[in-house]
Amino acid sequence: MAYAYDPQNIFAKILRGEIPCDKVLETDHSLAFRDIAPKTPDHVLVIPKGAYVTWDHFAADATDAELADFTRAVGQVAQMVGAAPGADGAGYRLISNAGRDGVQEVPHLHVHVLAGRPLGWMIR
Ligand code: IU
Repeated sequence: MAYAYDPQNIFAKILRGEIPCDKVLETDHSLAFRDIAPKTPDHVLVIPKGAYVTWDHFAADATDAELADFTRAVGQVAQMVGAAPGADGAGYRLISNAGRDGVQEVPHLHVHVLAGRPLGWMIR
């Protein structure tokens, strides 16, 4: 299956350095930065540096090194914002919107790390 990737999406521009971001973490294959419109006190987006649109695309085409790096980066961000329960933080939520029904706005794979207040449980 071929996945179409738009190289003009905003996260691609951030990765190319054409647009600034409030960087939290950079690794070999991943970048994390604060969301421009935070929904929680700590709202960080983690993205792979590779041109992937969604998790299914990533799972199909990414290398093991990219998969490992990205997974580790998500966990590291939770620790860095002080939210990791395993490190005495209060907790966090991961969200990754995909496609039309998932209300994905930016067509570059990203995981939202949401933390800093009680979140409740909702799907709306
Ligand atoms: P979504 O999962 O694709 O719906 O979320 C995209 C997020 O990207 C959303 O929370 C925006 O606030 C965020 N964002 C950003 O951080 N910087 C930008 O320049 C733009 C969107 I456009």
